[in-house]
Amino acid sequence: MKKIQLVGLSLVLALSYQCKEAKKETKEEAVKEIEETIEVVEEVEVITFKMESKSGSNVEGEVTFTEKDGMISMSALLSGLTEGEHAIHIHEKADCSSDDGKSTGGHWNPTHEPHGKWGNPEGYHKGDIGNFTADADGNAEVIHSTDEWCIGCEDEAKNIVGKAVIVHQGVDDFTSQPSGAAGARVSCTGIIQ
Ligand SMILES: [Cu+2]
Repeated sequence: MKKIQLVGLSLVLALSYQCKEAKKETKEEAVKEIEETIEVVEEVEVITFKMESKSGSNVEGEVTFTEKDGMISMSALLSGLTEGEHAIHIHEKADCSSDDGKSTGGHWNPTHEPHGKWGNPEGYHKGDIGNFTADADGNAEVIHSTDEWCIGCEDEAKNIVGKAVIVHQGVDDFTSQPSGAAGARVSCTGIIQ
């Protein structure tokens, strides 16, 4: 599942520019400039997972995490939902083996804070992504960007690998402890590197 992508576009543009300039310079100078350009190309990590339906639902989809410059962007494309609001969280174990998704355990909460809305100064779980809205056809796109996660880093308060993404049938009320009373777990994937 793991893919390492290099951001190539800026390099290609830089190389084509360098090639034109090189006519005026010695070959050695041109090579040196290209090598310096290569050093600044950034590494982007992308991991993608299929979400499987749970609890007798038809909710499926694909979730992608992209890490770049210390920021993680999650993008989930979901189908088979009922129209309206649903909760999505990161739960603590990458184990979707049970039919009800409860094998993933509770919310991922490495900083031992109360459940709440993402960013709440009184506390929230690192897995408290929140609610999203499915359209009349049951489709939804969920985007979440943060520097509070990482893909496979040493900091266990940030590392999402080994956890699970869970979509709920219901809405997160952001107050009920410890899970927001969001109801059945209708779709699941492990985050496995
Ligand atoms: Cu949940």
